[in-house]
Amino acid sequence: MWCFGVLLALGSGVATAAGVTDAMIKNDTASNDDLLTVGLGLHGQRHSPLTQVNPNTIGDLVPAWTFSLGGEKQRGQQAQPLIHNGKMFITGSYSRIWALDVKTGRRIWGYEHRLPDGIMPCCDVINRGAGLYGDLVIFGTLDARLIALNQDTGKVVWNEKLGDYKAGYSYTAAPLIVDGLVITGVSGGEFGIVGKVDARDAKTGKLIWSRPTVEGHMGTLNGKDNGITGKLNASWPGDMWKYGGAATWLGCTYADDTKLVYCGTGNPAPWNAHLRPGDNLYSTSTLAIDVKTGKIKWSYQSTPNDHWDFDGVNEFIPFDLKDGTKAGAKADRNGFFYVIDRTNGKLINASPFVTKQTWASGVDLKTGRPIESNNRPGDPAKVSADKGESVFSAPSFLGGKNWMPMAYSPDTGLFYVPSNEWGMDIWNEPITYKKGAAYLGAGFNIKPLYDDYIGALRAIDPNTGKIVWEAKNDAPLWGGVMTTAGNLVFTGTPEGYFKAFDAKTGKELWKFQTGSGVIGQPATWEMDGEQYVAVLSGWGGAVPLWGGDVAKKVKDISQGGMVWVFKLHKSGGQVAAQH
Ligand SMILES: [Ca+2]
Ligand SMILES: [Ca+2]
Repeated sequence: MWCFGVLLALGSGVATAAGVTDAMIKNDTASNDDLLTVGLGLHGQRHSPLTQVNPNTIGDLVPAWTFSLGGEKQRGQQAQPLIHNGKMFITGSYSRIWALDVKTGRRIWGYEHRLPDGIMPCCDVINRGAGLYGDLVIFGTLDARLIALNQDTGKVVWNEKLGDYKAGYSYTAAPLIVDGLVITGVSGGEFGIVGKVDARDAKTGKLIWSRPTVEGHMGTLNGKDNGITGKLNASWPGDMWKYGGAATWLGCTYADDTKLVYCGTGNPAPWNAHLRPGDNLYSTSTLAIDVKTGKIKWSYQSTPNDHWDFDGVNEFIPFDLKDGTKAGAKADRNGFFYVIDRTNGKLINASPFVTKQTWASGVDLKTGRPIESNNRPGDPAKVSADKGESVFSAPSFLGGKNWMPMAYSPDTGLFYVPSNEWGMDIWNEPITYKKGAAYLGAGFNIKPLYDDYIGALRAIDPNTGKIVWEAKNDAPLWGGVMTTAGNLVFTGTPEGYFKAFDAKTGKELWKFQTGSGVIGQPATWEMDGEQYVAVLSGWGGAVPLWGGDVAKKVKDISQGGMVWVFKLHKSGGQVAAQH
């Protein structure tokens, strides 16, 4: 009996320990019966090989089940569902997470993180998804913690601090899990935090390496010094680097052929750039970090001495150009679509993906630097005033593209970029750093550029930088994009529609009204021989909070919090979708 008991315990232990492996995560794009990564692969291409739902069949795409995130916390649903072992994992606003039966939508467990008073999320109470490893599901919280729960029970297994929420740190991005390491950034660039990328042991939460993203700060590896980031005061004056921002708030992507983690960094702090002459490395950059050593292999800065809160956090998506070059692409908030050699950081091309850029006329491909126009707000110190000269700038600080991830189709060779056309009045004010207070030194008002649209889903050929097609939208786009081998592109709109377009032509093929604005990230998988498509619906995010004149345009949109799951209606469409 004793032996039998031990064997049983060992047996179940082994089965549980297997769970989600590194090999499964690296194979996520090709395996159709699970979704282990936010981004449909560590590269974040958001492309599925599934073809059952396609332009010929999509007219029969109808709801299979729905789930309400419930309670009074109905705003800002930006996550992508994950699927493994019969469960769907969903994160929601206010640092909540659920496991659902993926076949029926039945709730298996839910966890609501207890948030302290005084958290400081800059841009709504959202969350962008979880990561899976072994028998754990891992997600970040608004009080800057990283929490691992048992996938079956929802019990907390470990709980680690990413930063001091009282100093403005928070976290909303999905963790990236590579080779047993859970890799995260931090949010808080509007509060003068110091950005960093951390790698922890995914099983225990123990910190392995940390790489600050502002020059002058020391990195660590296994608790020991791991070299300074950059060179002290090379691109920052005085002590300004101590509260330098460069928040890594959108997380990272990864390419297995370079073993590099690609992380975007946000604005240098404060926004008033007159106070910090210099390039302010490594703000508004793409950083390529060696996943094993935590050292920066290369960096590319898109907006040196950023004066417009263009950040630079946008996802860097590894892909191969037609000529075989190992590249990566990034649609930057500053309005340029960059194609960069992912092995060494060399700029290959940069082209506008929005109609108006007041701050730069182009990018010098030799130096990699923008060709700046004279469009910086005036210095209040020069005129001894509380407010410097205001300028009109496009894009606005909410960006030619913001957080909402684009998708890449290896079938069409096109990137699908959710872009927005807007500008802003921006001016500078005096500011000094104070822990836990906004650290901007700027005022602003965002305005649409055109009467008939702000959003535009654009298909871009990365070989030429040309826009191949576009689909305009009245309200600003704020949802993620997904593309499939079925020649489809999925995305949502603030007006509540979940939509599908022909990937080659941009023709709108299908839409479904979800009841609230769609700012989530679409997902698709196969179950019992059928293709499923899912998205979260629930309006919120930065636009209603920061959008100035644009916020007025979207003020009547209903909030919500629903998971919508679709599949093809078997008998040919008795429940008709809206065309
Ligand atoms: Ca998969
Ligand atoms: Ca920012």
